[in-house]
Amino acid sequence: MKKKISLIGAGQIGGTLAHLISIKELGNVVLFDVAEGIAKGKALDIGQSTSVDGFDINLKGTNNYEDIKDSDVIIITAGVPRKPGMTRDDLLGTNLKIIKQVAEGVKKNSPNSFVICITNPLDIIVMAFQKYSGLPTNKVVGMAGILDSSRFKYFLSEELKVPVKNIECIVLGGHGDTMVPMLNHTLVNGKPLNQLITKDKLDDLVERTRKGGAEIVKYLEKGSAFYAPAASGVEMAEAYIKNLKKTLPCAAFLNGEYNEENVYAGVPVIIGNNGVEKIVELTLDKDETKNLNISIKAVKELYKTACKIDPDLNN
Ligand code: TXD
Repeated sequence: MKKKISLIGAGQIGGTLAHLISIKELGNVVLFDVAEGIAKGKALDIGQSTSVDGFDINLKGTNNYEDIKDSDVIIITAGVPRKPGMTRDDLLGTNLKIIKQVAEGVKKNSPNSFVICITNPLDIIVMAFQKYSGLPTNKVVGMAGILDSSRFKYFLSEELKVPVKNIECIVLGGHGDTMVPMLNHTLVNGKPLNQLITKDKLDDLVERTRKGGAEIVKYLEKGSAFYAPAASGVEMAEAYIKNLKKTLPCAAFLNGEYNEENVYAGVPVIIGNNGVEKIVELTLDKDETKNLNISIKAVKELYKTACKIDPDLNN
């Protein structure tokens, strides 16, 4: 029985998700968008590449939430992306309203799905979705850490002329300017970073990772990154569908882990067919702990703003 993956939002990331999922044959795809034409057009276009790429899955474009019924996985990109000069936090007001609508649609039609939120400001949107929908916290997760870790690996790879596959690193905390590349947990060809790169250069690469999204927004002018975000979302969906029990940096609900509770933030989690099956607590040094707390504090502050925008979130 093929799995069913519904994509709420058929824009730049949604369309790329649909294409990647099709080529990997992870499951049949429902592309949902309020702009019905975008959903239907992209579903048809990818469907017409079936014979060329040889995948055997069905795609449907729709603006009817009934079509997402009983999805195994739902990936949410519905919302507006940044324009040059905007921060991720600037999207809060608009995207909070959108995620409330999406949560209603998912709660009514597909409450047992594993839900991956991508819409920004990510940590707030994923928490708001979980609150609005009431889905269990282990089945609601945010995509950001995989993308941020991949960006940091890419910059290290360019600087050190080392293939990315020889680099282990993880970026935790909020998906914003306070995100925390865990430098003591970064290895290049099995060696710690401090033997390979000066502190100044490392600081530059950390800053470039934090601003990785804005750098692409500046180039694109209209819209933001979508290939790497989509690839990151697919890795999470695949871990769930294939029960891979992979450890991945994702925005997950903290209930005491890392001395934090009642907040979503980027931490290493194990994803299998029960969703977020475990939160992995790394041993952090004083600086890492401090920086992670600062980042999570920033998430909590922005969530307070969200609660002022919509008091329903206070329940
Ligand atoms: O790491 C991360 N999490 C981020 C997330 C990485 C990159 C981009 N990030 C955010 O994803 C970005 O800031 C946006 O908030 C979302 C989606 O980005 P995308 O580039 O895909 O935006 P598009 O191309 O504008 O697509 C959004 C689609 C568009 O087709 C709208 O018609 C649709 O969302 N939309 C809706 N769909 C369903 N329901 C409602 N209410 C709705 N409103 C808009």
